[in-house]
Amino acid sequence: MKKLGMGLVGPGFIAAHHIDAVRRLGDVEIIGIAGSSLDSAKQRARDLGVARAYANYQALLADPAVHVVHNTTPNHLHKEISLAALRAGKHVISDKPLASSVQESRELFDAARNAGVANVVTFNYRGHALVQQARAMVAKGKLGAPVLVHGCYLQDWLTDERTYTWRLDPKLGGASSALGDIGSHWCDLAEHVTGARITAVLADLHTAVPVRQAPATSAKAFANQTKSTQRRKVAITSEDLASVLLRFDNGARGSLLVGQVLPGHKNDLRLEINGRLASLAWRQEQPNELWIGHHAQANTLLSRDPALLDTSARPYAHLPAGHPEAWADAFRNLIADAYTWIRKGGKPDGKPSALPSFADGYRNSLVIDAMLRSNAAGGVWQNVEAPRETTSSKKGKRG
Ligand code: SOE
Repeated sequence: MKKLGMGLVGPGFIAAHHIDAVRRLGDVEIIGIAGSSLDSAKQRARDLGVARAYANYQALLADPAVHVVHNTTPNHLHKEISLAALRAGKHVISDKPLASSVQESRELFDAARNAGVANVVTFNYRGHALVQQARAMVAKGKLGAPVLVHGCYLQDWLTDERTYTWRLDPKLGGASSALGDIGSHWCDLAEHVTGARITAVLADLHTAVPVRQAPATSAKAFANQTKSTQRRKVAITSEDLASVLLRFDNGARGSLLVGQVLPGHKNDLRLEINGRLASLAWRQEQPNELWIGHHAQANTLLSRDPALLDTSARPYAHLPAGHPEAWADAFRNLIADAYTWIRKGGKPDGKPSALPSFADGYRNSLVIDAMLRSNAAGGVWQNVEAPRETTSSKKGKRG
């Protein structure tokens, strides 16, 4: 079997986990890293034990040993780099959100389809075994018709006004901050598990910390920035809180709370689905348990025991029951699915069904965009637009 080579563009907290996940696959060669300069790439390559460092992403793309590009740059660079990688014929794994705006996401979706290569966006919570179990249970009708889909994604790493991230700057992070960063994960997960689509939203966005005392240099997510001595005052316009009502295409109603300034909540993603027959609930911070709720019999707590899982969920569980698997394992599962697709040539029919593609990334941008429009209109219901092709891709479409 041909050994695949991967290259990574971008720094940040997540880059190390891409490298780690690929290493755990065992059959992919880690070729090199590109950053904002040769020096930063060299430093990062040293830290992560990677052999090659490139002066820029163009040099990485020119390397024939790189077959797959992992794009972990800040959102404003996603489009340029993913597009260049697709044009160079590389398979692309992009961090979420796919891009900074609906228009950019649409361009990437079109370009990926025309390029005919694997295109993945890291909605990594899909990679949990019990998320796949929940999805199988809904698909098999175990819950009956879903009536309510609700939950939250709450964090506290932006609570302190002395903490700052590029995500809060619309020029770098895009029009949305909290919704784009973590609300996007929840919406993808809710649609993936239920198999239903969010059709309309009513959103109330808020900036609870409107002025920040940012350190002179920006840091990684979750880093302690309170010790910096040099600071600048920054006015914040993007949301750090959001409350959203949802309507789904199967008639279900829903709600979502998102916030990144909520003391005590570290990475608190919760999803609950109530059907006419039963309910289920899953929490990212207790990923080895799935709560199954009943009306006329006792509720149960299903442990992540491979022997008890649906056959579709079993490949996502690697350890016996009682040996917890968590965030990094789910991330590895997503990357494993991505490379399965890549080995099959990246053709649409070879994509593992749990794997999120650029089509899902584009779809997700449309959902977040509807939330931004709803808030801008003063909190009124807005429909989620249907995906469409760009004019340029219609003209230049292959085959
Ligand atoms: C920061 O909010 C962050 O690292 C997100 O960017 C990730 O996507 C999420 O998985 C954890 O939190």
